[in-house]
This record gives sequence, C-alpha cells and structure tokens, in this order.
Amino acid sequence: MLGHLLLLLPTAVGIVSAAGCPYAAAAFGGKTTNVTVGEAYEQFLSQFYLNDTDSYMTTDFGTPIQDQYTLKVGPRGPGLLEDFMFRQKLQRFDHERVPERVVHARGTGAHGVFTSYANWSNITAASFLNEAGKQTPVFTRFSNVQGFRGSPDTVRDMHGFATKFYTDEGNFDLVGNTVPVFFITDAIQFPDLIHAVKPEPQNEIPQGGTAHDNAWDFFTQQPSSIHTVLWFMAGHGIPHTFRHVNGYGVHTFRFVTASGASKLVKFHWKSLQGVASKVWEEAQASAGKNIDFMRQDLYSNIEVGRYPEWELGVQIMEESQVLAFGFDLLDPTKIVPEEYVPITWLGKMQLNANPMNYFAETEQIGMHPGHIVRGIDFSEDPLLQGRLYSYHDTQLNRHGGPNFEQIPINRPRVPVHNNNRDGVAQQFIPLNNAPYTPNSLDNGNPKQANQTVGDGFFTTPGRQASGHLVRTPPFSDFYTQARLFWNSLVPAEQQFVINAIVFENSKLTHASVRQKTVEAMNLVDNTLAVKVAEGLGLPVPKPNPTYYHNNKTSGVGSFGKPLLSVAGMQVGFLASNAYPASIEQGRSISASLEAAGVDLIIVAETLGNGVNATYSISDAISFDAVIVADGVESLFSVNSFTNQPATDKVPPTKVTAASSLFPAGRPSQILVDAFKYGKPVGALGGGSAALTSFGISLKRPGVYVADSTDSSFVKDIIDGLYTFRFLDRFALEV
Ligand code: HDD
Repeated sequence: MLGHLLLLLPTAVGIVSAAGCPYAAAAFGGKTTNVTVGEAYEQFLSQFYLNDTDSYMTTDFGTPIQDQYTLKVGPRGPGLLEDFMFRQKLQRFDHERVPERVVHARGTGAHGVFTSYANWSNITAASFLNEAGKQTPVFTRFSNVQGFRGSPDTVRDMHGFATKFYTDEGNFDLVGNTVPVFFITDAIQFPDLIHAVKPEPQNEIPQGGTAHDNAWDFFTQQPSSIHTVLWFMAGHGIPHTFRHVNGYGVHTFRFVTASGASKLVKFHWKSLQGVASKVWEEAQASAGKNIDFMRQDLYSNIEVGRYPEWELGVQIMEESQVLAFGFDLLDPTKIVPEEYVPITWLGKMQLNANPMNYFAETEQIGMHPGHIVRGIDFSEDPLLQGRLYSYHDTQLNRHGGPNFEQIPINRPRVPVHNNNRDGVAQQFIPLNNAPYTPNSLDNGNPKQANQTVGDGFFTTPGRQASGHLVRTPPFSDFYTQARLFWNSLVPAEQQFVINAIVFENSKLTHASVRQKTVEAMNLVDNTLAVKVAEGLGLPVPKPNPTYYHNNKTSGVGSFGKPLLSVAGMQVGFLASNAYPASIEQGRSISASLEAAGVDLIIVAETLGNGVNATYSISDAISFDAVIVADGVESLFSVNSFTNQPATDKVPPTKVTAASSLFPAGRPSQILVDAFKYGKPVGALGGGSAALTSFGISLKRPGVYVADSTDSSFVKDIIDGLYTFRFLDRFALEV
C-alpha cells in the first residue's frame, strides 16, 4: 500500500502529485516563480482545454469517425441500430442541458485576480489577506435573480455578485448581491419568496420581473421585504452594466485571528468604475433591442483590455456591538450605516479574462456561502444558516452527484485530501486503501487540521449558544431603515421609485394588492404613498407616522454622484455618408476620446469609409452620449414621432432627410431618446439646429455645442460622461 492518499491532478504534461501542485507557488503570492496569477490560472484551466486544431473527428471513446450520414441499408434506408456514431451523437445532444439555477439562472462571469492591500492578520487568519500585494485568482459571476437563463439582462430585478476566491487554503465564496439587504429573515421563507416573484404558475408570465400580483402580494404580506423592494425599485434594480454595481455580503460574518480573537464584519465590494443605473424607459428599450446588454458590456470591455475593478472592504464591529446600533446585526434586512462604522478597504479585484467556454465555466461554477476558509466564520443569522444547506443541495440536483467540486472551474487550486469516496463520475483515483479516520494502516493520513495544527479551519472559539427551542420571528421593525433609504435618495431617484412602483402595480389584476402596496408605502413615507395612490387611482392615505424620521445616510442611492471612470463608454457621432466631411469631424475627435478610454462610434446610413455603425442598428441605448455632426441637420427634419417634415424648424443642409437605409426618423429618435434618458448630448456647428428643433435648449446642463472639434468640446463631453445622467431632465413631483 502507498503511504499517502494522493488525490492527483492531471496536467497538460502528465500527472503531478498533489503535494507538488504546480500552480500553488505562482498563484499565491507570486514570490517563488515568475509566473503571474493570470498565467497561473490559465495554466490550471488550460490542462482541460480541448483544442481541435489539425485533428480528426472521433467518438467520445477516441475512435476516428465520419459523422455526417447515418448508417443505412442502401442510400434510402432504413437506418441501423448498430450505428454507434449516430446513437452517441444524438444521446449526447439530448443530454446537453443541466437544470438551470432555480434562482440567478441568468448570469455572466469572468476570471480575475484579487490583490491584498496589506497583511491583515491582525483581524483575520484568512491567508489570502495575510500579505501586502498577495494575489489570489478569482472567478466572479454576476446574475439576475428572477428570469430564466435566456431572459433579458435589463429587466428590473435584484442582481447577484458572487466571487470564488481560489485561495492557498481552499476556496472561499462570497455569494452576495448588488443590494446590501434581503427580503426575508429566515431561510425557511426562501421558497415562498421565490415562488412569489417567479413567473406566475398558470401562464409563466412575466419573464424576468416582479410586475405581477404574486410578487406584490408577497411583498406587502411580508413586511421584512419592504426595505429591499425599495432598493430595487430605485436604480439598483436596473444597473447600467455589471461593471457599475457595488456588491455586498449582506449577512454579518466573522473575522477570526489565528489566536481566535473575533470581530463581526460586513463585506462590501466598491465598483471603481462608479455606480450607475439606467432609467426605466432605457432599460425597457434595452430589453427589446439588446437582451444581452450587460453580459456584452462585461465581455467586450475585458476583451479589449479595459479591466473592471472593485475594492473589497469590511465594516468591522466588536462582538459586543451586536445590538449596539438599535437593530440586530444578525438581521439581513438592515444595513450598518457608514456613519456608524466606516469601511476598511482590504484589497482590490480586477476581472481580466473571459471564460473560454460559457457552459464549462460560467454555467458550471458552483458558488456556496459554505465554501469558507480559516480566518472567516459564519454568524448566527438564520438566513445565512439556512443558505449553508441549500447551495450544496442545489449542486447535487444540477450535477447529479457529489463530485461537482471536481469540475475544473470548481476545483480548489490546492490538493484535496479526505475520505470522501466514489459517487457519480469520480475523476480521481484515490490511492489510500484505509479511507477512514482513525486509521493506523495509512499512518493516520490524512491527518486532522485545526486552529493550531495544519493551518486548519476553526470555528471561533468564543462562539456560544443556548436557549429554548422556538419557532419565533427573530427581528422586528422593517420600516425605520426603509425610510432611511427613502430619505437618502436624491429627488429624481425618489421619483424613479414612485414611477417603478406605479408601473409594477399598474400591471396587477387584484385591486386589493394595489391597496396594500399603498398602505405599506405609507408606513415608509406619506408623500411616497400619496404619489403611488394617485398613480394607481386609489384614495390618498393620511400619514401613518409610526416609523417616520428625518435621518439620512450616505452612499445608498445610485444617481447623483459622478462616475469614477468613463472607460468603456460609447459616444455616438451622428453623421452622413452623403456628406463625408461629417465623418471626418468624428474622426478628428476620436483619438482624444480614446485617450480617456471612450469609444467614438461614427453612425451613418451605410458602413465603410470610417463609419462604425448604421442608423439601422443604432439606438440611444447603444450610446452614453450623442453628438450631431455639422452639416447633417436635415437628417433630423423628419420628426421621429409624427413622421411629418419639420422643415420650418430645421434649415436645409448638405444631406437629404429621407432615406430608405433606415427606419424613418431614426436619427431624430437617437438624439431625442438620449436626451430623454438624461445622457450628455452635443452638436457641432449647424448640428445644433437638430437639438433646438426638438425643443432642447442649448443652455441645459449636459448639452454641449461648439463650432469646431476643439479640445474644450471633447473635455465637455467627457465631463458629461462622468456626470452620466443629467437629473434636471426628469419631471419631479417629490
Ligand atoms: Fe441564494 C444562488 C445570493 C439567499 C438559495 N444566491 C445564488 C446566487 C447568488 C445568491 C449571487 C448565484 C450564485 C452563482 O452565480 O452561481 N442568495 C444570495 C443572497 C442571499 C441569498 C445575497 C441573501 C442574503 N439563497 C438565499 C437563500 C437561499 C438561497 C435564503 C435558500 C435557503 N441561492 C440559493 C440556491 C442557489 C442560489 C437555490 C441557486 C443556484 C445556486 O444556489 O447555485 O441554492
């Protein structure tokens, strides 16, 4: 018998013993080899790549074959059962799908690297945080919650932000959302929540959203959900892109030092692109025009080397502070306002490589809050406690057995040693013939690791629990923080919340549920409830001030703060093939925009000669700002909405208005919609007439005109991109 159990990793060059895992040195600290972390995970996954270059077709068992025609009795058949090539090809095809995730089915992911800012061993024994500059490979999957795998990206929804850290002491998964609070307080309520928000059972409508009776019936019956509902009725429900979301661990966790000292922590991801959301009309247009808007944005930016980044931070609280802030830190419906506890920024994640294959990597990755490492520990939050059961169970269902951790994207980048055995599709050949503990026949291997031996995971020594066995609600007061959130929004975002609630409730068929929505909102704020009631044609409620207060907190809205970066932004330059000088104007500013990481997309009737996109394919959703070229004003003389000539307003210019090359009014529609969505718009020379013909005052914020393509014009446009949305363009009632 061999003396050690070795779980072996096959590599591109053969077999390497687990103890000699070739990636570990490079992946964890980059100190002992010249291989970067990026190269290290490439090396790890590349051993599983299938490359068909210069190959012949084979069966799954390796026999070279031709598989284009079935084996038949004569050219007209019938076919034969002995045709193993046909049987295998069809069987494999019939079994291509695995169950999609029961929630968060729609998602997109990328590889990256996490770099620790410092040695944080004073607060945690987590090894990926124990050295300044230490790098750890990661994979992050962003997701929508409600819709199926093929649903549109830009529906209003909650969004997932889940990161797997392949640390040198095992995988740590931070499975969070882009909103810091959750709908329910106990995991036993999760199936109810999801049954309520998913499409209705009788007709599977709606796909990818909560504008239906069951969802609002649940929200209004389950007051713990109201705070979270407000977050996703605000801009957080319709992020501009996944690069522009913050992330949150939601629950309180624990950090534990090697000596066992613990603190309570809440995890935060801060987007270094800034937080940005769409407005609802734009999100709806995107859902029709480009259902892949967010996955395409992430993929394209990584492809061209504009790598998005996030900082990871924690709010750190003493164990004794669990009830110190007027609510329970175990309650996942509450934030800890940053005014009480500022965030300590621990390190930075950069996403810098797209998956090679969507199914193998993004679809098969298994995130699990129970994937935890030494130095991090759970809290007693009853929602978290229940999640620890559900995520493993769901992988068993998706992958048909317990060996899903051996799928390449799920494998830890460190050796695995234990006495777990067999199961469907076991990938390893265990050599230890004494797979039990204690054993003497294999010298007690694998040995037990703990707090002091073998750098083992350990439960916080100070944790204790006692009490009667009860089934009672643990938390209360679900409105004080809902109101704090409402108070903290800028007026335009408050109006967006009202619009969203009215939109969703207008779709309900039960008047009784609409009435309950008004009553729930009235516990948050009377103006909110009155405006919603007016929008729904319901009696206006009197204030119910039980939870009213005037406190505010910072950093909870998604509008009103400039972006941190404009890299990856797209500026549409509306030109015409009929007037080549207009295309030249675009070219002359593209280099200066590029220097800021911004792409200029020159739009004209047909492709070629420097034109990047046709009017036919373009819409305001494709651009973060729109500029009208000089000399093309008459393209805008067909009013988008009436299709009537408006030649009295727009002077004749060098191109003609009518064209069979794009839908009537498309240039006008791009311009007007961009303005309506709050985006920067600009014009060169006579192009400004296009703006004024639609009543867009040249003096409005975010409207830029210039005679020539000088640098101050480009600077204005870039400033406008940083502002992102000009909120004065939205009607305010609040
Ligand atoms: Fe969950 C997936 C986030 C509560 C049960 N959840 C899932 C994903 C994210 C979250 C981001 C997708 C992971 C991926 O990209 O593969 N879930 C959350 C957050 C919650 C939360 C932030 C509250 C704080 N979830 C929650 C509860 C339960 C689940 C209370 C069950 C008791 N979640 C699941 C699941 C999923 C899942 C059914 C579906 C697919 C999967 O796990 O892998 O097990």
